Amino acid sequence: MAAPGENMRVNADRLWDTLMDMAKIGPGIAGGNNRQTLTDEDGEGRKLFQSWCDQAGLTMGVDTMGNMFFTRPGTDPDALPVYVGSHLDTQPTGGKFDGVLGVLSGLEVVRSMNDLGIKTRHPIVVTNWTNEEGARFAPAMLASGVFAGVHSQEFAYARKDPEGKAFGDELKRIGWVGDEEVGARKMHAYFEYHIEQGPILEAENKDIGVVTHCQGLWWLEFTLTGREAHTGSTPMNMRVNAGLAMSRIIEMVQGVAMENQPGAVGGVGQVVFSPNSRNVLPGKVVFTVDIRSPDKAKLDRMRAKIEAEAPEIADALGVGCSVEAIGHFEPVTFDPKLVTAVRNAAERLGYSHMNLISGAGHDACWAAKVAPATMVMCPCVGGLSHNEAEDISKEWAGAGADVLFHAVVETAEIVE
Ligand code: HGY
Ligand code: MN
Ligand code: MN
Repeated sequence: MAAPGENMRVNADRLWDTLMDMAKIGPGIAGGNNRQTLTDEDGEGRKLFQSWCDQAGLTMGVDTMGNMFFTRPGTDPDALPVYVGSHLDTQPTGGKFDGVLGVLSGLEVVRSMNDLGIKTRHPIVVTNWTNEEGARFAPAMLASGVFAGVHSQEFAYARKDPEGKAFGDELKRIGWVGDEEVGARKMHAYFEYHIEQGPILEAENKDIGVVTHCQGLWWLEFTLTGREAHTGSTPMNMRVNAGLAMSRIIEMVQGVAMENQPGAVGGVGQVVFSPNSRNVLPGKVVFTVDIRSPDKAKLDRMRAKIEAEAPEIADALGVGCSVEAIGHFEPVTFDPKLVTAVRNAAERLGYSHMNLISGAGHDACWAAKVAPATMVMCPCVGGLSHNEAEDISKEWAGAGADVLFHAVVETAEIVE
């Protein structure tokens, strides 16, 4: 297959402007974004993205999970498309680049193909997956998971947000229930460009992460049952303190992660106290333990230890304890051929690069179940993400988009 010329680059300024325009929708309070899935802001971001894709001459398809697909035709109508995408939804205190960089770089690849009059045998499909973050509706990567057959649509539609609103109702409310059967589309290949969300590339002074794997994850939702009581008048020896049990369990999770170094992380990001009143000991505490490792056996050992020790900790305090796994994916090995295409593109373009295991989960993890898939990563400042201060340079953004451009058009087979 003809390799793209090393002078074939995206328009990095146009990409940056597109990112900054999207960042105006669902602004955060500290320079980032709060464009949570299926909110009005998500709906607005979808419409803006759709308008840009229309201008680029792409044809839109939407499936019943609200996944958006924009097709640039290839010369061979029977050839399966090369998909390139990520997600436009953000964390409540998210950055401007997590997910968005991948969707809008996919658009930039198509825009650059149009500018350069590049034709490919395989069509190209730019993709926005619904609810990658799992912040409002757990689990993460929900819609790409339904697409890959990991979750049923019924399960997904019934997922509730903290206010008790159902995913299916909210998708309908913002008007993005498509008519395509989710998962009916077949892919020749899938590429996702994403910020690293960790410190390695910046620390190693590398432009490009050639992502070979993604670590696996468990989300374990614990429900602890104590006894609501007055925080002032209840003697210490009469307390059934679910909050204390939670803190000891979180300490235990920290210990399990530390004793499994290197290559393991564990922590808690979300806790809900009920009734969450300053002078009432909580009757119920619900929190999600997030553990990850690139090593499947280690990940499952960590889960087993945490699920064995947590009830003992709770029991010692007279607190009830139940747990439900609400999110999981095994460590992923990306497609070696596509990984090589990314590495060769970085070489050809003169960008420094290194192999990388993704610390965060991505829609590519589920895409890899149904098609050859891989990722391209760029550094982010201080390795910071899921924080409004998340930041990248225009140069970093452009370099990764150049590599994505080359890997995508090479895989889609340029037609002279
Ligand atoms: O949780 C993750 O790794 C991703 O940000 N959804
Ligand atoms: Mn992401
Ligand atoms: Mn994220």
